[in-house]
Order: sequence, then C-alpha cells, then structure tokens
Amino acid sequence: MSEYEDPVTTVIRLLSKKIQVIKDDNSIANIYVSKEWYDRELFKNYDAQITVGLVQSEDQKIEMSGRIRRRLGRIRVNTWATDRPATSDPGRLMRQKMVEEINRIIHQNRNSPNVLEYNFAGLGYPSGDPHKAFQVSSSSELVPGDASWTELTNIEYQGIWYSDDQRYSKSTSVNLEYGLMLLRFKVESREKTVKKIVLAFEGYGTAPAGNGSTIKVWNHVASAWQNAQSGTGGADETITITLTTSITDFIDDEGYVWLLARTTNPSNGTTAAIIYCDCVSCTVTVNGITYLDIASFRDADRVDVKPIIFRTEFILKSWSFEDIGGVF
Ligand SMILES: [Ca+2]
Repeated sequence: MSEYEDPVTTVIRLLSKKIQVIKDDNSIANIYVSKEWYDRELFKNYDAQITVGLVQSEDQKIEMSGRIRRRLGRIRVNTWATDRPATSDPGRLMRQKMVEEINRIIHQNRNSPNVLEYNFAGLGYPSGDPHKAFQVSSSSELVPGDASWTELTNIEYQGIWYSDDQRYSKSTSVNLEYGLMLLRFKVESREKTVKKIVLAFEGYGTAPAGNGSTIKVWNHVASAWQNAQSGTGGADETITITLTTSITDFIDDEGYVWLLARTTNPSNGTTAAIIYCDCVSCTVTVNGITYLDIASFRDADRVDVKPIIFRTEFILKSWSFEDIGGVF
C-alpha cells in the first residue's frame, strides 16, 4: 500500500509545473508557489506568489461497512501581486493573469490533478537539470553511471522537446555497436506516494539486420535494465513501459527514473545503426486526490499597506477515494 499524498502538496505541484503567465514585455513571469503564507520579501525576486492551504477535510462512508471511503477536501489558493518597480506588469494586471491561469489549469486537470507528465520541452544544456538526456554508441547496454554517456548539446535537446517530427538521432557504423540514448527524469513526488509510472518513447531505429527500437527501465535495486519493450518501426512509433508494482525499485535514491533506448539491432560495420527520438516522457500518477474543481473565488485586496497587495482567494474542492480493505 502506497503512502497518501496530501492534497496541498498535489495542488502546489500542479500549479507550479503548469502555470505560465506571460508579461506584457513577452517575458515569462517568475511566480513562487508554496504552502501558506504570503512572504513580502519574495517580491524582491519574484513577480508574484501563490499560496496553498487546507481549509477542511471531511471523511465520508461510501458504502455501509465503511470499507470504501471518500475524503472531501476544501483547499484555499491565494494569488498575491503588487506594484513592483522593475516589471512591465502592474500588480492588478499580474493578479488578473494569474486568476485566468488558475482557472485554466484546474479546469484542464479536473479529473487528473494527481497525474503529471514530465518531458524535455524547453530544456537544454546545462539547464536541462533535473531531467537529462545522454547518448553513446556501444556494443552493450551501459549502466546509467557509465562515464561514456555524453549529454546532448543545446541544439540536440531541441530534437526531443516536442512530438513535431524534429528528431535527435544517434548513429554508429562500428561493427556490432548500437545507437543508444539514456533519459533521466526527476520525480518530484515522494517515491512512496507514486502508484504508476508510464514511460513513453516516440521514435524508431534503423539497422542492417532490421528496423526497430528497444526501451528498458533501470531497476536500481537489482542493478539491471528491465521491462524491455520493442517496436519494429522504421518510422515514428510510440513504445511505452508501464510500472505499477515495486515502483520504488525504479525511482533511485535521488528521485531519478532512468530510461534506455537503443536500436534493436547493431551496425554491421558497413551500414549504420541509428536511433531516432522525436519525443520522450515520463507520466507519474500519485496516490492522492483524483478530482479537483473551483468552488469559488473572490478578491481580497489589502489596502492598509503600501504598496497595495492585490490578492484573490480561491476555494477549491477535491476528493479522493480510499479502500481500507478487510472484512467487516
Ligand atoms: Ca521532436
């Protein structure tokens, strides 16, 4: 039985990963999302703050025995903005943009607030931390810590940003060598709260003995590449690995999940073996709230301070189900 993730943590992660406020000067606003409460000092470095806190949690029996229960939550989300000298957007406008973003994010993730896709969109070298991508050509499946792995360059990263038919490829023409890629994802949830991971590789492989790519995930307890899945395509296809058991074996002590992708067949020394990657992702589902919606929101500005603080308070409603098992 996995650990339950508290709704406040789930909502903080959802908002901090998804919020994208574009300022009037076309730069992306720097917004700090945290637990309660507001911290005026943050405005030195951030355009705005969002705080999240629990108002109330209520436990309901769903059937007579009380075995299946629903936990209803009310969550308070506050946006805070103020007039800052060094920004294009006054506080009132920043608040308005954040309110629209929170409405969009909650509506779009209403039935999956506990699911988050990690990918490489917009990342590069060396800012690609914590997610990283590496390549090598080798006659064997190197372990994640092998010194031969070389991180992709800034330009190369752009090939795996999106599913857009712009691809990164690794080629080798050395006899018996494969083209390999190593993808590292940083899972931000506590590993014990994770109940499902889906790794998806979109791409293909070509080689003289046959097309196709093979992917595997690293089991850091067994120190082995496992759960192999293969395709036979010579054009884009999506290959997935789904993990639902022994998940902590696949999230290492630093919170990393490691995915290997390679050509299924090696080069013969004359014709190259080439692995192509269009896009790759790691989708993590945690054991937590499975429903989230907006109950209400209202403005609650603070005009007793200078400069004025523009604040909007949302009340969100959430629920999660729990099967406590046993016979009653
Ligand atoms: Ca791409």
